[in-house]
Amino acid sequence: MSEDRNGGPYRARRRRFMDAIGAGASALIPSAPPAFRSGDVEFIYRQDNDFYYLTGFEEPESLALLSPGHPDGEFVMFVRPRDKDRETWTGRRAGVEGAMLEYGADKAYTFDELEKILPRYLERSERFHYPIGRNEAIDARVMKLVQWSSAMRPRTGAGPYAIFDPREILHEARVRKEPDELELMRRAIAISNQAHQRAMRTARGGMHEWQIEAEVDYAFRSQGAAGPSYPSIIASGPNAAILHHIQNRRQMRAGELLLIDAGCEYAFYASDVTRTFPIGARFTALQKELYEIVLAAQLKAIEQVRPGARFDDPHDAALRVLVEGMRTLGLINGETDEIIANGSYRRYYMHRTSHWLGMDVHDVGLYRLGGESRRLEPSMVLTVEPGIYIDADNDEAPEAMRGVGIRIEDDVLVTSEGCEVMTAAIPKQVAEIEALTAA
Ligand SMILES: [Mn+2]
Repeated sequence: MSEDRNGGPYRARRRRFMDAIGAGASALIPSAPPAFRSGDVEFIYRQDNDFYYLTGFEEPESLALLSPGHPDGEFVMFVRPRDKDRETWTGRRAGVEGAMLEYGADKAYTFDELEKILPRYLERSERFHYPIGRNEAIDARVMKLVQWSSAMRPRTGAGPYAIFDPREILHEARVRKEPDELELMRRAIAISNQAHQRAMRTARGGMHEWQIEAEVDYAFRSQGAAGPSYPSIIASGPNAAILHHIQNRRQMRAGELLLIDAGCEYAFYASDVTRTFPIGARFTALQKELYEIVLAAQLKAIEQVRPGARFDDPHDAALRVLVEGMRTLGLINGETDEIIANGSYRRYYMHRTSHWLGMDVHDVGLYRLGGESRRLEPSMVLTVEPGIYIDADNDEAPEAMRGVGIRIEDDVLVTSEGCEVMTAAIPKQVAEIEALTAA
């Protein structure tokens, strides 16, 4: 474990980051602040992704200082000190020695030594990189020190004259996945596959949505995932037309559709998968007609994913198939181009088709460059997730279709030849699904 952090991906990432900020610059990356659920009960601590990406360090109240070429050390960590009494209550701390021996810091100090040490680095830095707003308690301390150093600049001719946001560089790095990152994402996806198949096999009329959520959670946790990487959407019948339905309290009926948008987080990497299936039954003719339209749209979108394609290409392709389907179903009248141009399809398809996926579910990285949709490159991972949603109260839709929501979502890796559907093993063809739901 310790060798991984010393020699593993983190050291190489720090090197690339330091090369990007250049000599005469330093960067300070804070850990995530703790979050409170209610009263004095904290949420389970979840490290900040940028901080973890560079350090592999999971403890709160820590900072990473990167200063290329600095004679006192290029990689400095500020961490919680060892404290036998506190560790009895809250667990082992790496401490200053651990930060150096296990995490590869050239120098390490305790968290409260920031005021003493940071000025030595600021006075040698013309440019200071710091993500303002990520951790407000640390912001206040850091800004005071930066103001000080900047105030000295007229006399000393040294010290920072500008603060930059390191996320520009870090997030551009994170949008391209390294082989070890892809390996963790594949593991997350394999676990999510088990969860979705378990849900398809288990869901029956009379059960409540929360029972299926529990089955999904069980599949995640029992295979070593941290848990869901976002609140699981277990949306039966008309709830499937509510995009972020996470209450999961409704009693399900046999034969209704169940939309499950759930993916686990494994070792800091997310998966994001949606499947829609009939509860304990085969698809009805109408459900199947709607489902096949969404599936055709999704397959058409996935066909567009290749190096050089625009990020928007899968969306545009999916939208065209969906709108043609909406016309066939009698949901919308008019010409396809006109419907796309005037946006009237949004009544039934109101979200975009893709987002980046990685350490964050809606992962970091720009979608547009120079005012244009960004071009895809090998090692980028995006979701492809078209859907059709017909609100139960929509009295313009044919009655039999009201209260139906269908979405199909896969995680897709851009490869040098085209793409790889990382979630391909999770059933989505009608016959594959029915083999699990109607068995
Ligand atoms: Mn998604």
